[in-house]
Amino acid sequence: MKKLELHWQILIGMLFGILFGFAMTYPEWGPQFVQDWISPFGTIFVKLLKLIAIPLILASLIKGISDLQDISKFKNIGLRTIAIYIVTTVIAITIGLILVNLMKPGDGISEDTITKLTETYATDSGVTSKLEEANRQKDSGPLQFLVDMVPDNAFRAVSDNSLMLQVIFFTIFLGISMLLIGEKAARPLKEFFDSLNEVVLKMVDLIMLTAPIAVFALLANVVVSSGDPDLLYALLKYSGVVVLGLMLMIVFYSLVVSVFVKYNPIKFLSKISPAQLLAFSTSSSAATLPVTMERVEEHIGVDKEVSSFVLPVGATINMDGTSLYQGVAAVFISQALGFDLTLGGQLTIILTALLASIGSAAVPGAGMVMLVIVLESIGFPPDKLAIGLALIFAVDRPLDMLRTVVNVTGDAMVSMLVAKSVGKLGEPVEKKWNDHLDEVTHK
Ligand code: DAS
Repeated sequence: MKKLELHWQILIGMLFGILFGFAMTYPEWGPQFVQDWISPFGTIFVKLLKLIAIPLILASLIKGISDLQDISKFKNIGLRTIAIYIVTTVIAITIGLILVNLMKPGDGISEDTITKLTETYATDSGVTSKLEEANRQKDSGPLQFLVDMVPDNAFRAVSDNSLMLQVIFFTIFLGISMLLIGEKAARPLKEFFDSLNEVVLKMVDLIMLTAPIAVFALLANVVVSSGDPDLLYALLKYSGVVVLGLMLMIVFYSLVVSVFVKYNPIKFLSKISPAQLLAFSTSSSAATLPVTMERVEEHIGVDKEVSSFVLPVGATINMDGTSLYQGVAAVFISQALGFDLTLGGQLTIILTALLASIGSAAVPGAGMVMLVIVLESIGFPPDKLAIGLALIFAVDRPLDMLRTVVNVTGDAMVSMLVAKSVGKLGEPVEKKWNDHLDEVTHK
C-alpha cells in the first residue's frame, strides 16, 4: 500500500489520540492508564527529537557559516534575521494588546469563579513550580538572557539541551573563526561537520518513523490531563482572544510570503504542515526544529546557508506566538483581578514581552514562566501572582500547543524572507517523505 505522506500520518495519529483521550476520560481508571502506559511513548519521542536538536544545530550552523566563505555574507544574513525577528515579535504583541483591550475577556468574571479557580489551581504544583522558575529568572536583569548566552564550558553547553542559546553562541563563534583561518586550514573540521550533518538528518528520518504513534500518545495525554471541563468554560473567551490573535499572525505571515517572497501562501502552509503538526503535538520549538529545517530546505528551497542560521536562532529567540500570548494574558489577568493598567503599562508590556519571548526556552510551558516577568514589569501585585497564573493555568497547555505552531511558522516565514532577500531561495528538491523512509527501511 502506498505510504501516506508524513503530514497525513501525523494528522491521523493526532485524531486517534484525541478520540482515545476523550474515551479514556470516562472510565475511572482511564486517565491514569493513559498517563502510565500511553504518555511515555510521546515523552520518548520528544526526548529523541530534542536529543538531536543540539548536534543538528552544531552541524548545520557550522556548515551554513563555513559555506559562506566570507564574513560579510554572514553579517548580512545575521543582521537581517535579527532585525526581522524583532519587528515580527513587536507586531505580534501589538495585535494581542489591541484584541485583548477590544474584547476585554477578563471583565465580568464573577468573584466565585475566581475563588473556585484560586482554590483549585493556586496550590497546584504546576503553578507554584512555574512561579519558582520565574523567581529564579526574575532576579536577573532584563539583559540576563544575553549574559546567559555566553557559555563558560563549550562541552557542557553542547551537552545540555536547555542551553540552546549557548550552543548557538559557541557554534557561531567557532564558525566565524573557521572562516578566519581560511578554507584550507579549516577543511578537516568542515568535512567532519558536513558528514555529522548528514548523519543527524538520517537520525531525524529514523525518529520520524515513530511520529504517528508518538503524536497519538501526546494528544491522548493532553486530553486526559486538560483539567476540569466546567472550569475551562470560564476561560473560553480568554482562549478565544489568544486563538484569534494567533490566527491573525498566520494571516500576517501568509501576506508577507505572498507580497515580499512572491510565493503562494497556501503552498507555504502546506509545505510546512508536518512541522506545524509536530509543533502542535510536542509544544516544543526545539523538538520541532529538525523537521522545520528539513521542510524549509527540501520542500521550499531555502538554501542551507540561510536556514542553518535563521531556524536554530529563531527556534530559541523568535517566538511571535508566545509574545502575543504574553501580551493577552498579562492584560486578561489584570482585567480579571481588577488591576488598572495605564497606557504606559501596556507599552511596557510590548518591551518586556519582547524580552520575555526571547528569553523563553523552546520547551513546553516556557511562555507561562516568562509571563511573570511581564506581570512584574507592570507592577502587578506580587501577592496576586499565584492567582493570576492559576487563572490561566487550566488552558495553558492547549494554548501552548497553538502558540508553538505560530512560533515555528514565523521562523519558517523569516527564513524564506531572508533567503529571498539574499538570493538564496531556489527550487526545492521535493524529496518525498516516503523516499526518506524508503532509504531508511530498504537500504
Ligand atoms: N512551547 C514554547 C515553544 O517551544 C512556546 C511557549 O511556551 O510559549 O515555542
